[in-house]
Amino acid sequence: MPQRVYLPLWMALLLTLSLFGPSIAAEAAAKSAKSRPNILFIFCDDHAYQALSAYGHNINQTPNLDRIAKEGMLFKNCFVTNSLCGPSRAVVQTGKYSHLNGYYGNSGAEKFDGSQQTMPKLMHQAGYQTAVIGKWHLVTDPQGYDYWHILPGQGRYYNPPMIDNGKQVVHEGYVTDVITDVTLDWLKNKRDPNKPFLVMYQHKAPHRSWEPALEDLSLYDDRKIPEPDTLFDDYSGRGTPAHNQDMSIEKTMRMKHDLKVDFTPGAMTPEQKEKWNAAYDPKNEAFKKMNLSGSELVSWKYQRYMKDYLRCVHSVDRNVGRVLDYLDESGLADNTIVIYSSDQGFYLGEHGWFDKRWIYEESLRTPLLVRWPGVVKPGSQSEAFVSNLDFAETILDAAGVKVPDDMQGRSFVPILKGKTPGDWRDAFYYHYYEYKPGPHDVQPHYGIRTKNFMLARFPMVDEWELYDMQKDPKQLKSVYDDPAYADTVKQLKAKLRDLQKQYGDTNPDITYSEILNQIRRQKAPKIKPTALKAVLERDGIDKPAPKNVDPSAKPFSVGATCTPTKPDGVIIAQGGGAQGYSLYLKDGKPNFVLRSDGFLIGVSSPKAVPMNKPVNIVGVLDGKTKLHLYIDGKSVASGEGAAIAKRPAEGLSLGEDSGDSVGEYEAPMPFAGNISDLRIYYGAIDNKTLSAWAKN
Ligand SMILES: [Ca+2]
Ligand SMILES: [Ca+2]
Repeated sequence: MPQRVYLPLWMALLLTLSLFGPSIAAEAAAKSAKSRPNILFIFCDDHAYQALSAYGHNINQTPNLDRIAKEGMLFKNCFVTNSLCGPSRAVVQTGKYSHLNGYYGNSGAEKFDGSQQTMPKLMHQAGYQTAVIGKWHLVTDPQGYDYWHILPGQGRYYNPPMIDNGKQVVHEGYVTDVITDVTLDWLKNKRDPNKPFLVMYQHKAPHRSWEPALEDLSLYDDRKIPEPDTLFDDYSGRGTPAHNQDMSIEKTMRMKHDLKVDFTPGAMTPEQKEKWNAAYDPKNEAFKKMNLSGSELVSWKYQRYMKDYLRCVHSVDRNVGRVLDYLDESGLADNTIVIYSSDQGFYLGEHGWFDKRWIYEESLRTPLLVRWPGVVKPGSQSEAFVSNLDFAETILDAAGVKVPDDMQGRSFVPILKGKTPGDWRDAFYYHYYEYKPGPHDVQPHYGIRTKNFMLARFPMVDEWELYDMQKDPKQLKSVYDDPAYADTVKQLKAKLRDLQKQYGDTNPDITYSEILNQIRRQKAPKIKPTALKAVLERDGIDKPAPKNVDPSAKPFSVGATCTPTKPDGVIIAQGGGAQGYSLYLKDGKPNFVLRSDGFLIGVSSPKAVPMNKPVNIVGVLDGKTKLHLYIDGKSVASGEGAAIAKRPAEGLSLGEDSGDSVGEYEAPMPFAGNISDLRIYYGAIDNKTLSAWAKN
């Protein structure tokens, strides 16, 4: 049966009119384009509202961005759902929280699933010409755009390579200028004047490591940027995560790349390099002569960081001015909504930090300015809790496109029209996931922000924090344990649970590694046999496995060269009856078995190995979840396997299987004899590695 197709009214009208001849059709199209507004979505990366003068912080001047505020609306409480680059962009594309759009963090394991419903696709389907230019950072190619011209990954500040509708190109110049040039070229030469447009004009700046444009290298040289009064915060009123973070100006910032001491960006031309060095060399010489340390060094770092950051913002402001000027000159301004925002907020030295990630105020809040001639009252402001979760819905609504029910935000078009709905949200839900123990990180957490409070939970340390936003807007002292706030805590926890239920975030305490394992299980594992060549000492004692010794959800190889004196014994085992693996001898025959969610699967050698002689025994779980057993480099058995579902709760034991047994034998079944050259690789090792190991 043929499907019926319903046309939107304007499209039906257009088709009807086209019967009357081309001139009327063109006129109708132009009228239709006129009635449906164009949308220029300007998105920066890590632009803090503190560095946008319309927000009144006065550390710099951004006259062009301020124009959008003066002629439009400034939002004082625009929050992001997950304060990180890729995740925020995925939210803008989908109008959904990370746990639904699938993009939790920037680990590289997440790849944005462009096949899902997205706002630009819906705009395109509704007849908009769609384009995305500049920073994308969602790994997979953009979908739903008539035109895309993006930076690969983070992109480069100087002479950036870009991908122009799938084709590699390299531009000469400074990235903020380049992205603007491409955008202006699209507006002038590639745009279809008969269609309304959505163009996402997205800057890399002012993202780390803050490399300014050549013309701005000496800007602010004669100024001292005021220090925030929390620059030397000791976190005494906070929980463990604020103490454990790795994002401080003092410890995390790198002298070379971040602070430009003896550093020149790699991809510069000789002329660019010369100008760069001419600007930084004398400043660096002066710095070295001062021989600073302690708080003086932190203060110097803060000045260098801020000046470079603000220089990058300055270039954004200048370039946005070029685009606004073009809208004016071309007559497009009247029917174009201009939205300015950033993928999240950023720390400009508050609490001693740079970067983002936290639910705390500076990273939770992001700037949002919206100009819509004839609709938004010039110079207006809103304190409503809006979010990047609402951007997709708002853009669709402004364009007259139906907002799908499964999007989780809400159009703030009514707020733009000056009428905040009575049932607008009064509590905002936040969830940050990314955590790779190591440099530059904070712990995962989630929480709720209301007008008066912010409550957050950090599952890794099982801690809660509560801040009284009226008495303590800088969030310096958690009052979670203060009995005076016991009722507040109770109410906020109930509200938090309600929001989690409403948004379908049903397993909020999940760890980032569990999320990544889930993602990896959904895809064919592609881990290369590398790195973790853990040669461990045999001690026969069950040891808690080090953090990085985790065989779950990945291919791995494990083995040793051993000289058995008895036919039964475990060479190495990790885990027990629920999750884990064991490499062992039974009746002299080598076995390699796995447990995944209690399910046992394994392979065994048909032949026994000789006693009292060195033999190399290796078990491999490969990328296709096949098991292999090798003796002296030769395959003796293979069969179906399974990825270990979760990190085994039980530890790693060598020369026995302590505690609960992985295989069907009586634990601990100690190994008798000698074990040497024990190795674990994450990844399936190749034949060359196998034979080299056997010969070793
Ligand atoms: Ca960012
Ligand atoms: Ca065990």
